[in-house]
Amino acid sequence: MAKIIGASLPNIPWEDRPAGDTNPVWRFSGNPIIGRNGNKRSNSVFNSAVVPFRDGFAGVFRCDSRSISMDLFAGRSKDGLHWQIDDDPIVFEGADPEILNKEYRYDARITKMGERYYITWCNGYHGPTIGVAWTEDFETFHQLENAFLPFNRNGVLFPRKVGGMYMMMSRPSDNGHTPFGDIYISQSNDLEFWGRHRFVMSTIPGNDSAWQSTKIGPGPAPIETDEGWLLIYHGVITTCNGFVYRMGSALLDLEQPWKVLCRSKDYILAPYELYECVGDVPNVTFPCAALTDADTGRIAIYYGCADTVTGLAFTTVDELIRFTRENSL
Ligand code: BMA
Repeated sequence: MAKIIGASLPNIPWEDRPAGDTNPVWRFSGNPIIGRNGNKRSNSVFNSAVVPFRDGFAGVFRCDSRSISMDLFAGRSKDGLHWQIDDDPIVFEGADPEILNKEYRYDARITKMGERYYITWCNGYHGPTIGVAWTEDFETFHQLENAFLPFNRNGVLFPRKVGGMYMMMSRPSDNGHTPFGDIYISQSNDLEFWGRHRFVMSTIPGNDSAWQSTKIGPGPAPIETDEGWLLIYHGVITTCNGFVYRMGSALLDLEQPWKVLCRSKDYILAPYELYECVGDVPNVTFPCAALTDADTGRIAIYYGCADTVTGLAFTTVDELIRFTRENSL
């Protein structure tokens, strides 16, 4: 039995796997849990991050507005299913005004370290790069320096230092709808200066695992287990009708997380349902957060659906590691 190294979360949102379902990840029967009208001016609510907070949950949501601007909004929930999302975007403070100046913000991840919840997101600064901020209460948000030069997306922090260093995964990219992309890890002493960059894994060319042949990027903060860091990521193929985004999983070495122990050849979840296949950007399932319960091994994955609404899916640490090992590339 694989074990999650982390906190208990007895109130994790949960539904058992439907009878007869053999997939490694199964959807919540009430999906989508957040529709496109999540706040006053939203056109769509997707690619968002949630964490346990006080006696419930909190999150940072990507709400594209009805003028189609991209920004981040705080939200709160008692049960992880029903969300109240603020009507006004998060106002970040503290950083150099040069950095605070907002071009666009999207696709947040949240990682708790100590009493702080660190938020990383795709931050427009003369092109996409990785914004970093922290909050303790989801009311005041302190922004730090951007982690990298443009162009980069999908900055995801590890939930603790490894080898004495903070670790962040990311996906160097371009200024457009990037037709390439591999996952790297960068290291830092202070969450400001990042270096010691290490290659983690690349796309899979050819026919072997074609769903991840164009680009890949880290999803939720990696989950620490006694068998390695469990990473849920997105993989993209270019089709005659554009990109299709699916989910995969990998297990990374605990001490040297740029070493991949195994990695799924088959995807773990893909756009099948109407709300995943039809929307502002069709055929996208994009994971940004995972809640875990160390007592039961349960994992609840929050993912954006067709760049329009937000879905929830479930697995367990045992199931996902077993699948990843047995279907490893
Ligand atoms: C990426 C990002 C994601 C989005 C995806 C599919 O480049 O914009 O937020 O989900 O494209 O449109």
